[in-house]
Amino acid sequence: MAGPNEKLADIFQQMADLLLILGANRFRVIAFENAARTIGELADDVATMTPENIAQLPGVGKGTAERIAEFLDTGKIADHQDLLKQVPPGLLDLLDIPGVGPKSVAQLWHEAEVSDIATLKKKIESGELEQLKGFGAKKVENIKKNLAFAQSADQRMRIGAALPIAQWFVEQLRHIKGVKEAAYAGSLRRGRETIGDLDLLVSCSRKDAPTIRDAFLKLELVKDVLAKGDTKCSIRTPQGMQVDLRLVEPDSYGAAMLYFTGSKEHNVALRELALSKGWTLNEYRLAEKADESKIVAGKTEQEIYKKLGLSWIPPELREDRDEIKLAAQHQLPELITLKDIHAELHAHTTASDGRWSIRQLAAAAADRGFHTVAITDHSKGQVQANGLSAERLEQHIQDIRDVADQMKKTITVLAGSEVDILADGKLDYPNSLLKELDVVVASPHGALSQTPEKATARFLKAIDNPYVTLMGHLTGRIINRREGLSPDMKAIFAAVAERGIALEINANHHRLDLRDIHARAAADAGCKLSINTDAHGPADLDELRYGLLTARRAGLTRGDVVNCLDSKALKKWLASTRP
Ligand code: DGT
Ligand code: CA
Ligand code: CA
Ligand code: ZN
Repeated sequence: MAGPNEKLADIFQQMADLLLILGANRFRVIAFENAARTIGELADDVATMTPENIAQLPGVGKGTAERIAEFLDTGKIADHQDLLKQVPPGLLDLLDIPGVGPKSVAQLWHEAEVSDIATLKKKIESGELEQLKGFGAKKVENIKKNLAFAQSADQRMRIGAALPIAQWFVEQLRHIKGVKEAAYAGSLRRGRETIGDLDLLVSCSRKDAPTIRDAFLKLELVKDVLAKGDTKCSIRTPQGMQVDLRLVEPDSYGAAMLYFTGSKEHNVALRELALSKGWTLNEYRLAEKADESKIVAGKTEQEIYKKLGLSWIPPELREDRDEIKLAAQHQLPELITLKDIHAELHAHTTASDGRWSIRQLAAAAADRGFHTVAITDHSKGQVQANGLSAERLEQHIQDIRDVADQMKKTITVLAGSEVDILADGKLDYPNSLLKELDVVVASPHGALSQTPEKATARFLKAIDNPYVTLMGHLTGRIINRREGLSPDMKAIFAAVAERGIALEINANHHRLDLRDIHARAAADAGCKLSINTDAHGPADLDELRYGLLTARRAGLTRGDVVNCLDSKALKKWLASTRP
């Protein structure tokens, strides 16, 4: 699973492939291929674009624009579903094999009755495939070699794609008879920005394990079964995500949670600590080294940590940095939680590329219990995002002030802007205009392949501007897609701390920018941080949880994050950032 752009690009590419396999007209195929390419290479999220902007994209005709709208509305495209129904369910997997294109797939299907990878393997082994026209011994040998690759070439999944799937599985597992507890562990529980595979744990009696496993294997999101044992199994979901399930007895559940949450390095350090106390620690229990039947702890993580002389360590910190030392001194930071956040300082409305009106956005923020929201639409240089000219911004500020006035009993609505940091570090509006705003989020959008030296100079110049409140998504990276800038972070953090402004943790799961390690270094350097969703539409405020996980991995507390200030303190801080 991925963001809307990638999902759409995949769907359009799949439609092109399906049409080819089904022998459709070449022109129809090309239309879908063009659409896939355009959407796949798009820097902006289609979900945030207006229908007019979408229709203007190269390679996007009326039909495509309508299908994009349908997808954004319903999460599906009916024509795509119809095409899928016309081929065997596993047939498209063949396309993942390097060197096998839609034409070969059509031939394999029609002439050799190959319907998925498994039947293909059989036909290769029986020698049947070599009899097929155009499939000589050499081509078959190549396919055989590439088959292994096709099944392991999966990318790490972004946390925003993985977490909903994990929650779905946990919810389903909890409904299976005999399941006492169910949870996800692994890198996802630690809140990493990308997930290699999903690790699920179930607590149940030993005798129930096989039936629970079977019920799990029948779940809707189980596409392929990769391995199957009595107390564990591995599957793949239709999104290509591998899921490992382990079924453990209640007495071992804590030990298993600890072990499978990891990280591996954290586990190794804990095991050494256990050994130094004459114990042994594994995924089943903490026990006496001399006699492993003498169990010290195992039911809960808490009791294991306690026996080891440690405070319970939040999963986000379990990376073997300094957490074990701090836990031994009972001095772990009190990590920030979702409840601590009371303000959103970076969000877009229909004035630029958002889908909310000022009032809708303010109401949504108020519904979350926020006391403050800043409206920060794009600046004029962001033409494709409908950035505001100076004149439009003047009017927009007026509109925001009007809404702010009407809603002042509910929420404080601040006038802001997400001002582009141009390649040379100048901001996209003059100071005379920035001065009128309450919040200035300065972000890079273009020139994202600058050298580190240029990027550093660019940011230092922007930080010097007296009206900047916070530095938005500093590196401009898009996870799995764009590396972004790598400025000299030390220099940036020193300048930000000196100026008393904040650095953003952009909570959008495609960005998570600053990333965990940089956010940690920033806080260590004395910088304030600001966690914002950069909301463009109704679902986006929920992205906060990803930003929060990143902040927790950075070891941040309430005191590090300006969004945790109460209304009065936030006002005071905002005022303190300007002359
Ligand atoms: P991922 O899946 O690559 O995003 O990262 P993890 O951390 O989820 O790693 P995974 O799925 O390979 O294994 C889950 C946990 O199991 C891992 O965090 C720690 C534990 N584990 C796996 N292999 C080892 C190992 O060789 N030694 C120890 N001590 N723990 C391990
Ligand atoms: Ca994992
Ligand atoms: Ca795993
Ligand atoms: Zn933004």
